[in-house]
Amino acid sequence: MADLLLALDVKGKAEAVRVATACTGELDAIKIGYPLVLSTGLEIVKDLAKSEIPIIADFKVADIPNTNSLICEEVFGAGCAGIITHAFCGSDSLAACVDASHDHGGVCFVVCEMSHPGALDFLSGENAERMARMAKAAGADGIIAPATRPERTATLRTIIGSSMKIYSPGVGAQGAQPEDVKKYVDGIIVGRAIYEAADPKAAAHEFRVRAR
Ligand code: NUP
Repeated sequence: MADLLLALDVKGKAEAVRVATACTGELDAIKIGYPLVLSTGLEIVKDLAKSEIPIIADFKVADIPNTNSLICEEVFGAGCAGIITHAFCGSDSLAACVDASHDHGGVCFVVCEMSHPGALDFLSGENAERMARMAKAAGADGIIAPATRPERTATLRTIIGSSMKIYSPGVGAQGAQPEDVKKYVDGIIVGRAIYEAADPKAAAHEFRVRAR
């Protein structure tokens, strides 16, 4: 049984609030990222807080430790409950992100293997497995692993064990189905297949039921 996270990659406050409001009661969390936040500012977190579900900032943080900590301060200061970071900058950068998240009462998820075809160039295979081990050693709360390659997500699950969560993008527009990964993960991430749907609430409802 997996939760449903909406990837709210729309532009502007009006559209973001329209989709989030339409999906009330059908979501377990909302994931925001650069497309929305660059068009609205971080104030959008306060506007979305009315939905009373956790807001997770997918900023794929990838910098030196001090900069990572400063990014976390802003994200959690704005009211987010979680952040998504990269791990490829190394264990010190990752530790800074995890520690800053926990200092602010938030959670930190680590991108290990990405869902798109180009992930096979770097963000997959042995690199992904090393990053999963690094995420576990750093005390991260979970990892991001692809619904588009369920067998890889299953492998990453064996590395991190059951005490960490996996959130999995790639369902819907990228071609994966909830049934492909729901037994390996704690949540599926769905963007376009919900926010571009004629009836976002109905689409979210269907994904949520299928993820159960
Ligand atoms: O590996 C990843 N793949 C991915 O699609 C890691 C991610 N964080 N994402 C994000 O998930 C992506 O940036 C987008 O916000 C969402 C998937 O959206 P969609 O393909 O369902 O529209």
